[in-house]
Amino acid sequence: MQHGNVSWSNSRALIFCAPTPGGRRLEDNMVKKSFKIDGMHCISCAINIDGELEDTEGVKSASTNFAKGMVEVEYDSSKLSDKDVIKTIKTAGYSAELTNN
Ligand SMILES: [Cu+2]
Repeated sequence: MQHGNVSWSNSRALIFCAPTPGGRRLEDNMVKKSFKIDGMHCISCAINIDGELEDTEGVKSASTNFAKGMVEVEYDSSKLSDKDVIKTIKTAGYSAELTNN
């Protein structure tokens, strides 16, 4: 018995996988910075800061580490600056400064 004569070699899909030039990603303006926080006294302080930051426009994610007294914030640098992040943390009732990393 004969099988259909579909030629698989001619119907192979061509898949182009090109790297984006210069390694640029779509989220060009996204930066991730760490800030040192003073004034936290318990885990809920860290949760407060996370919530305050994540409610801020331009902030993609915030992860406050109570034990280290640090927060790592990922944000859109075209929408806000590190000073805005610090201001937001201050609004929540804590003091913050940018760490050099
Ligand atoms: Cu607390």
